Amino acid sequence: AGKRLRVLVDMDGVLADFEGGFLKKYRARYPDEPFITLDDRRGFWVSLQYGQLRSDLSEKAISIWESKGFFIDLDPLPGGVEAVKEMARMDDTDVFICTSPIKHYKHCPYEKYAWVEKHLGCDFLEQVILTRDKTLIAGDLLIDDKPDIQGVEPTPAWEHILFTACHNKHLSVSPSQRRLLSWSDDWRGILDSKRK
Ligand code: UMP
Repeated sequence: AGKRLRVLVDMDGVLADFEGGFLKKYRARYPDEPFITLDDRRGFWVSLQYGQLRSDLSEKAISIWESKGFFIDLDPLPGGVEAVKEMARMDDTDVFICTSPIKHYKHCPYEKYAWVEKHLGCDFLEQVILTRDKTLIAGDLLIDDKPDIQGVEPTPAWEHILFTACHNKHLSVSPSQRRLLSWSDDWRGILDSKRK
């Protein structure tokens, strides 16, 4: 009997469609402004790429995810909710949702909990970790679409599995970095590879 496996799963871009939700609301609110298609997205920071398009567009982008209703309205990404529910039912497996709230805290932290309750059920609220520094959280795996996950802990306990997203799909990552292309990809195999 081995020890339990602890899996940390990111929310935005992994379980919830942040990029799709952003673009839809940005275009509705700013119909006459230029936008970046999901195909042309590069880099984790939406606000940075919009700021490069035109300097005033950075704050317009930020206004979208700072608005009430943005995070709760995000659609689930295909297969994510089902995968996390299946993980939670697996023997010797603990799954946590590990997500960074924005610093404009009026709506985001509340809506992240509400999203988990809505899509995963109120029992799953027990599994939510809100942190701006994921390096502090100990786990075997962190499934996250952000290519560079840094914080005060130089040697995090987890192996970072890069979840493919529109902004990172063209990135060539180091050969040691494992990817999950989508929730149709072999996430069960990745979990099994970490079991002792
Ligand atoms: N976020 C920004 N600026 C951006 C893109 C995303 O502040 O340009 C926010 C949205 C999420 C958080 O709340 O960053 C991402 O958190 P993680 O996916 O790293 O948990």
